[in-house]
Amino acid sequence: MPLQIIRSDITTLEVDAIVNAANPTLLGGGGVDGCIHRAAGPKLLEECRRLGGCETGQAKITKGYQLPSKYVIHTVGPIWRGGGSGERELLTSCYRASLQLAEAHHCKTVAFPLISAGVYGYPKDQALQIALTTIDDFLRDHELTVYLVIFDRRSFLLSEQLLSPVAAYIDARTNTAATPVPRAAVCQGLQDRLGRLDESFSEMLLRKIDESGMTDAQYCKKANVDRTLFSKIRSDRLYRPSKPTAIAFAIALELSLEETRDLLRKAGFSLSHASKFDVIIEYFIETRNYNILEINEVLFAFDQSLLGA
Ligand code: AR6
Repeated sequence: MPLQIIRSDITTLEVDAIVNAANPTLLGGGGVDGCIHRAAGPKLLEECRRLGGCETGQAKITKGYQLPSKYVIHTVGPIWRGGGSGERELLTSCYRASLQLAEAHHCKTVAFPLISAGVYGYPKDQALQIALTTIDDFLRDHELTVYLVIFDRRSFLLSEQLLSPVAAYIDARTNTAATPVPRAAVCQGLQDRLGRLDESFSEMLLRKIDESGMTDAQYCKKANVDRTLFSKIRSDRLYRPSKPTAIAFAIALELSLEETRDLLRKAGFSLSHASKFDVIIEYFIETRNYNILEINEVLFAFDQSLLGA
């Protein structure tokens, strides 16, 4: 999956590069910076001393030494001063500069902490939004896998705007005895249906992608799935996805609830009101919000599997 939110200690990840939320001296500090220096050992500080510091919004790269990652990219996030001092632009620049540096060093996998969201005081929900949109933008024309690492879940606050309506929807769907029966499928013509009786999951998917006019590349980005996986689908008529992957495919096609159920059935899955994951997915489809990043943000907040492959 090109962009994934995970909960972990960044110093344990076996990726090509991890990003450090450093300060302008690059000589270590608290938070994730302290963790990275402790785990990498004293040679990291020796190399950092030779770098001559780093400006806010910029990034510099070193080796990873005793870390499982090959490189550490040090970036300096803005200190939160209320939002009127260019914080957003500087934070966006941190992610961009780090990703450009990672690419220049041929990294294929990169992990970020939530820059500025600790000691530097950036509101976590805004820091998360900036991280997600900037990384997503970059991934539109670059082949990388990026992990956004959330360390302290207790302090992870999801944007209220996104979370409250979903929470209300889940309550309504899972607690009431008389859950509404899904609307009957709009009849598309018997001939049409009979003609498609034997269509497999991958055939239906590929047909719908063709109908949508998207290229494979555009579609993969939108579904947050890897191109390699997609080639497998192109070559294997009987390909069976996992449920989160099948749903990611439906979301990227902006299918209605009924169309989503149809596609899922092809892979042997259904949507049930007894499952929080399913109700969250239904909510987003019914409200026609097909932004996979926002959906994953909410799934993450409710401790559910994320969409994608
Ligand atoms: N793995 C992943 N994320 C972590 C880890 C970890 N091991 N440890 C903390 N975080 P912060 P900043 C999260 O304060 O706000 C330092 O002193 C943490 O929960 O590390 O950019 C520097 O030297 C938070 O969400 O960085 C600077 O002076 C996020 O990492 C200053 O802090 C960033 O929190 C930089 O402050």
